[in-house]
Amino acid sequence: MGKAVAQEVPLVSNIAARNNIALNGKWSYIVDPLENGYYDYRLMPFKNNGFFENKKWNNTDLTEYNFATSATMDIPSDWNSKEERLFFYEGTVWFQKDFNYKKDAKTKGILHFGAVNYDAKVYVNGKLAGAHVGGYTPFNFDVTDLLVDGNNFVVVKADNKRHKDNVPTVNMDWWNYGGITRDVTLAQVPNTYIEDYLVQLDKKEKGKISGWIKLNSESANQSISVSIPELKIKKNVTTDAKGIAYFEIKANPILWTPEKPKLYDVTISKADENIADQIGFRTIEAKGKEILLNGKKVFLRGISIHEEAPFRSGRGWSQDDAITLLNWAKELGCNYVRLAHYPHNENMVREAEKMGIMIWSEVPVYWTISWTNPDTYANAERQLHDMIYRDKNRCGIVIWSIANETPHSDERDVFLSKLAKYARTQDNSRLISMAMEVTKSPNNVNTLHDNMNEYVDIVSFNQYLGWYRGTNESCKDMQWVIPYNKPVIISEFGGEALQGLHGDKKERWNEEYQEELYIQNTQMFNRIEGLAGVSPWILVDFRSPRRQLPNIQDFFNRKGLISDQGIKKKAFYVMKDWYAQKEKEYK
Ligand code: GCB
Repeated sequence: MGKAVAQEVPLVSNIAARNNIALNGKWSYIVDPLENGYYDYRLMPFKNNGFFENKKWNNTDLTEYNFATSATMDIPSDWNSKEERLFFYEGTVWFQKDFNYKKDAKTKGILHFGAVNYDAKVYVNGKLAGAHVGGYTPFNFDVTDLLVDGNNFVVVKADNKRHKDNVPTVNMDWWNYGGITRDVTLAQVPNTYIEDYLVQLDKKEKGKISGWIKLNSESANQSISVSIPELKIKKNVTTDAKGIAYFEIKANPILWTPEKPKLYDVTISKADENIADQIGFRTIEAKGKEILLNGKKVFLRGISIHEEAPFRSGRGWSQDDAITLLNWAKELGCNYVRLAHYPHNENMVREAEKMGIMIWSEVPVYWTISWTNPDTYANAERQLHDMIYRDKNRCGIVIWSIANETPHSDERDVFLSKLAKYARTQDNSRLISMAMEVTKSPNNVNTLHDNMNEYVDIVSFNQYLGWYRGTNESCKDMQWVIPYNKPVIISEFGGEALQGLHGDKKERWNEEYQEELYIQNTQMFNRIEGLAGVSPWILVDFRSPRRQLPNIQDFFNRKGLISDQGIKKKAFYVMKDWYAQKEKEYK
């Protein structure tokens, strides 16, 4: 065996702050439904001759593909919304891009993908750099040995076929957008580089900021400094034998709140590296039935959001996409968003934090996952790990959600309890939750029962009174019993309306029906003991292949408070008023 020439390495934290060659932009692509570029005619994977080789075409050799004359696509993007022929496509697409690189013995090249949905194989200059599964988390490979001085190329095989044992599984209520859906960068970092760091308020002691900095290698006695100029902090630390430096600093920062989302410029440097971040400080706890932000009781005035771009109904990824969505949430009166049902791109998280919006971030353990398959568990745990790893310095995130609407069974309980415990090993400074369900309600009494109650800090559940169950009227008589001494969040409620369709409030699909649903539900919420927040389903109409009704749904889930074209429906204003009232109550 020769030495491995490239490998997956732990995620480089805060990738945007590194010395980057941006690989966004035009990539050539080849749609490959039969995976001809990967398998030969006996269905054996090619050792060479695959599309990853990016052969230069000529008319003397037989080569049946040519990236150089293929169409191009802007990356990041999803192919479904970019090309009409690919609207429903689920399968393999190959992407290729040329780039320039200046080799330097003192640096490494780390090729980083914000996300590729779902199964990615990455090749540099014709050689495999590595593979990754999971559509919503970042990954990176050390490709130093594959890079050459001058012209290089990268090829990605992206495959979004659904499989039962994947996370998510085959069945879901959103579009399975395929492609390289987030930023691609090649970070040129020093051979010994700052891989990761944590800077946060000390969990035990007031008036202290603590954390650590970790190098990519076990290199001792390296000096690193942490500075927060506004707090007059400049702390020098030295790495231990593991290449980690721990620190504690006396400090009394202004705490981050939705009203005043104070972030501090933080710089982490060593002789040959400088990483700039913006970090906020706050505490979050659950005490009895209350959620406390910096020790003060808060009500989470939320909204659920899919990572779908406003106006163009494709996968959202940019800072502009994030700002548009979050401004709508702000207009609604939100201090909180539920980012469903998978980790969103970093722009969403960072912009929300800047605007003073608290965040629920979730992994796609959705509906009927293969509970007994150990690979499925490992996959879910890896996604949870990477979600927490990427965003641990984001004070805006207050809740990690490990699942959504999963059917009760012993196997599911084993899976989810293990996942919840794992989440705590990765982060003990935030709250854990999951979206549960109330499945039965004899005599108008909804009692939440879920064995997972003891593993979560917040008891959350989705309920669809007026849409999937009961009528809008039935909200008036409904009683709610949540028999756990924990804060309660209604993580979803809602109903569909086609924006612009008007009629009787008793007739489905028109705006008046949805408006009435919001009126009746919010009135009912005022009677739920321990209610600490809600996140209606959903901010904007979003694409879903489950939603087939012609002239109304047309492959959109219409539960948005805002249409896919950005027009507010009547229910938006019901929610806005209710939130204005809540804001006053909690002043
Ligand atoms: C739910 C799911 C969400 C769906 C929604 C609906 O409970 O969590 O993903 O989109 O209901 O519209 O049915």
